[in-house]
Amino acid sequence: MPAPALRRLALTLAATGGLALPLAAQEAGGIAVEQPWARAAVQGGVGGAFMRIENRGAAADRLVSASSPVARTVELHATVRDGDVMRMRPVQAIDLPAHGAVQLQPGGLHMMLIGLNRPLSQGERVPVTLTFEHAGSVAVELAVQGAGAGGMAGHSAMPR
Ligand SMILES: [Cu+2]
Repeated sequence: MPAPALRRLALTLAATGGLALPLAAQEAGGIAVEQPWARAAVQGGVGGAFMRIENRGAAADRLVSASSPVARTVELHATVRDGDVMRMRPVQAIDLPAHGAVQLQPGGLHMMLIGLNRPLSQGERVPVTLTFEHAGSVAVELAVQGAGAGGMAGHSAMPR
């Protein structure tokens, strides 16, 4: 049974990797990103990315772009109702009020990794750089979940 031992080792390394912050909360410039995750996806396809972004600063900020080495481009998307159909459309930015937070989740605001140059496999971590108007660049790692994770209703399948 090598798998559980390897998993324990990986968790131990992660916990002692020299980072003062827990993996789930990656913070820079008053911006804290919690529970960043993505759905498993195939090479050449698109992948949804989700997280909670908190602005702990006293001034409003905006997420203006994102990029990842695994995707040709990363778009910021909103989900809007069009009659009986939910559609996604790109947005220029995602506003973060002072002392506020925004939840990127299935069925709502999210990031779309477009043109994946490799598959996103459950259990791996994928780097993404978020660019904020004021806070600048914030690097996060998406934890890749199963293809069905999150559903449309939210993120009840996510560990907390
Ligand atoms: Cu989308």
